[in-house]
Amino acid sequence: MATCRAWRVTRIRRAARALPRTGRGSGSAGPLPLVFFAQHLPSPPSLWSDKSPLEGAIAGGFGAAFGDKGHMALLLALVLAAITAVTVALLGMHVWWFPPDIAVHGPAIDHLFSVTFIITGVIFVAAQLGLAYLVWAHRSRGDGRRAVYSRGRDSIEILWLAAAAILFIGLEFMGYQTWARMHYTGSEPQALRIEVWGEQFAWFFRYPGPDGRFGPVHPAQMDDSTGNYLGLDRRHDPASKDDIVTATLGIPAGRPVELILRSKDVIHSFFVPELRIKQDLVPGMEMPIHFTATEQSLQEDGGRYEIVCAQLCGMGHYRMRAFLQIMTEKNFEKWLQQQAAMQ
Ligand SMILES: [Cu+2]
Repeated sequence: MATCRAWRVTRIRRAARALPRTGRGSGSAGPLPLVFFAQHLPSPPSLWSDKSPLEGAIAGGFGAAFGDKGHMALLLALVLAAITAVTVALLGMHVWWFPPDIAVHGPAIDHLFSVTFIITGVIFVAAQLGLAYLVWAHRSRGDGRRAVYSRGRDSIEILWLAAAAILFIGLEFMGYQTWARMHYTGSEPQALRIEVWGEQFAWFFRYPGPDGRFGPVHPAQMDDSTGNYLGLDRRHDPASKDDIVTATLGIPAGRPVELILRSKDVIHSFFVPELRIKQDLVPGMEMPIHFTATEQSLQEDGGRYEIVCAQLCGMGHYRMRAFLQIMTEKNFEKWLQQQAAMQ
């Protein structure tokens, strides 16, 4: 085996040595396989030589409009810089930004988002301005020189790749704890448990009632026309007798809530931007998520927030919406009793 491998390596090295050496990068001391495969890649076509008639006409038109000798390069560099400036200004002024946060875990999510955004934003600005500068610095001087294709340097490319890997792994570690707190750590024992059911194209919410237990669901008995949306058999299943099914998700502020997401048909996604929660509902699975709504959530918009489906789930996807109503503990108990009386 060892002899066979050594023979293959020798053959590859010989083949690499036999390749014609063109361009600046070919002599660099990169890893052998990288050099070998990179030298077999076809060179991209030159942008400035062998123009097609259309390219020639476009370049000629711009040349006539902006003059020759690099005015077009200046225009392109300015457009790049302007796009960068407008993007940074829109994001810096928080145009199209997040809605107010109403969950206890919200600030941690927003912080992660801001840190990620600042790091990637600095890279974005540097890359765009660098591109604008290079377009200007390497413009046509009108002396008929042809552009030369450069393959780059393996060492610098490996450095970039390593830096990007460190950056993304670092961001992942930063976000992991927040993610784990929301998804891998169970809810508090005193949390209010509510099932959230998605179907094409409506939401239903089930509370376990005074016994604290959800009754079993019988898919064969699911019938929207009779109002038995979840297929409950209240006559034969004792745990189903006091279950409360509602069209609005009512919760008390300041109390931990655990939602158990379930789907009747296809994949849906429970999304409340103000809660900073978006989670898929997968048929056949129970997806638990938990959160606590802040007391301030009562002040914003009367405690009423839209729940939307964020997964394209069919023709009526656009109308799959419901409302989250946050109440004081006292009002919540009253509301739940009213809902129980309507079952
Ligand atoms: Cu949906």
